[in-house]
Amino acid sequence: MNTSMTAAQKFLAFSPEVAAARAAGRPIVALESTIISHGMPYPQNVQTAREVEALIRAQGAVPATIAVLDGKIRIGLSDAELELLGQSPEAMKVSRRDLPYVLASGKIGATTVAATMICAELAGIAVFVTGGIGGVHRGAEISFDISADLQELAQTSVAVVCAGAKSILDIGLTLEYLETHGVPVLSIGQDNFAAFYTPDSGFKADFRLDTPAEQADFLRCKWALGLAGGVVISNPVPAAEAMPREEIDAITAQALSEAETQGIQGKAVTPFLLARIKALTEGRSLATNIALVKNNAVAGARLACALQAG
Ligand code: PSU
Ligand code: MN
Repeated sequence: MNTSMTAAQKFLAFSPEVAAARAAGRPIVALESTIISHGMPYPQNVQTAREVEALIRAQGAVPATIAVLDGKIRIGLSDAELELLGQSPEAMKVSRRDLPYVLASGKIGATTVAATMICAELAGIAVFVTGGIGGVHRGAEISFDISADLQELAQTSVAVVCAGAKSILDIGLTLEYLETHGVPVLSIGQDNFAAFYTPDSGFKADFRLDTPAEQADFLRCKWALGLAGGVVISNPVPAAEAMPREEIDAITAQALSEAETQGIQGKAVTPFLLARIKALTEGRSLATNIALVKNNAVAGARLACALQAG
């Protein structure tokens, strides 16, 4: 551990459950909080967060939902704290650049994939479960809108279990960006990278590794070689809960054109698109979103157990 990591430890505060898991050397799975504050509406957001934690416990791992509260990076939240995040409109969406501000000011911060990876690495947690990662937005050659999640994957050594990336993004360019930065994209159960609401993005993932033991071997090998950085683990939404591709494509196109007409920019883009897609599908996209996060929780917990066992 380098000096700056040691200095950073004073900002960490572990919940009793996570502290006990660390002491006992049990497998731990990190969870993000932007998905709670900005990714889903209340009360489904809090309900889902609780159910996801329960699924991880049922697999024999310990969930650690990460957020910033009262000037501390909280690793593991109480039920009341999950509720607070889910209900506070003032909760900031916190990515890498926002972390110092939200910590120093004592405000409420919900961490994105990028910020959750940073906090998980500081806390010694190697496996992180989310819904979808940010990526290269369509039209990025004009807007320069590329999620900080990708740059984080390039440098922070955490495995991110997700259902791929949404088609609000340019999935082909997102995969090119990851390749340039040496970020491996693994896939579970199929050859292709997943597209969040639908199992198949039409683009191949780098390596198909179906079992948690194979995924754990891959991670151990990468990090033992000194190849710092993250790994994307794409876990497709189960077919029974997926949305029809034509429907989601049409709705995505509409949401994107509304964002352009309304001049939505910066960190507001992704939450705007998520909320519009939900409204335009009359909530069916939310059901798919919840199902895929739960599916990822099980995969991530199994991986954390395999990694700990090895
Ligand atoms: N994609 C989703 N659901 C989400 C997000 C992305 O399908 O909730 C959230 C995650 O927290 C992700 C962040 O890290 O949005 C990316 O935001 P941006 O595109 O502004 O980097
Ligand atoms: Mn962006």
